[in-house]
Amino acid sequence: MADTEYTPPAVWTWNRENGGQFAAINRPTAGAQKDKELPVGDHPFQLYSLGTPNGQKVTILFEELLAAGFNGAEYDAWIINIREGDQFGSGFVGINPNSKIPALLDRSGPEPIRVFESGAILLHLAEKFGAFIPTDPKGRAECLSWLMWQMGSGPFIGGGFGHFYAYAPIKIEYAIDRYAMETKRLFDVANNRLGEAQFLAGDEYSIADMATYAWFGLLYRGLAYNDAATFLSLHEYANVGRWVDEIGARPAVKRGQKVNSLTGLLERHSASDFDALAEV
Ligand SMILES: N[C@@H](CCC(=O)N[C@@H](CS)C(=O)NCC(=O)O)C(=O)O
Repeated sequence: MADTEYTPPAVWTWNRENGGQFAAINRPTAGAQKDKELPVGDHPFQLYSLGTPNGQKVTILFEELLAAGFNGAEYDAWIINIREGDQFGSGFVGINPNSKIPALLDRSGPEPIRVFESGAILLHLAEKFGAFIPTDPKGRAECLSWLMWQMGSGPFIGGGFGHFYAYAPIKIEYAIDRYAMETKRLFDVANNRLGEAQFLAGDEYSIADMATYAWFGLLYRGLAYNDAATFLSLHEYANVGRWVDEIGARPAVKRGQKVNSLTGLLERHSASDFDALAEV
């Protein structure tokens, strides 16, 4: 097997030509790689993102806040093309030193506040508007627990399973087995929870559901990683299926999933931008 033939050297060195996806732009160092300022629109919130699951978490929350009547949540969503290396521009790195979407500039107060990491952005906005996070200590703790669970475990699904199953230039059975098992285990965790409660935090729909739905909805419906739903037998998780249907039917969720997307809105600056789309 090809994967057992590799003997790591005493000291790792960077092989620019490893052939994997993003090999052309990723490197083992941080910081800006080029000068590029970010555009700024009129709204209090400036979001720099892309319609991947991590990006959709935030646009779903913005659309939910607006649908709930929080007019102060108006936002401009600018597209960051990560395949073109936009995440390494100086303006973007100034907001997110980790060079990954999503990144937010909150200009609603006296001085702009930068927020990076999708979980931190969800929490920042939920606390600011007092919405989609339970206020009672028990519900809040449950919501934060599931939010952090998603943030901590998401990379095993995307960077682990998705990468080795769909993107890696060679198929490594050990890696695919390891991350398929972990992804199924995570679905089982959610399935058990959703068998005892309507939503992850309990009775209330919250930012924990938005964060988790962005990933689980895509996988469950067979829309990620060459129909991973079949490979992972995701139909076994019926409670997840019930919850995916319920959340996916929400108009704000549908709108949020269309932002910063090649098949939806490349950018979003106004609610009326959605009017041009077929179905939202
Ligand atoms: N933990 C981060 C992960 C964000 C992330 O992985 N973003 C990906 C797209 S989904 C990205 O920007 N990748 C570009 C790169 O790695 O260069 C979050 O949740 O905000």
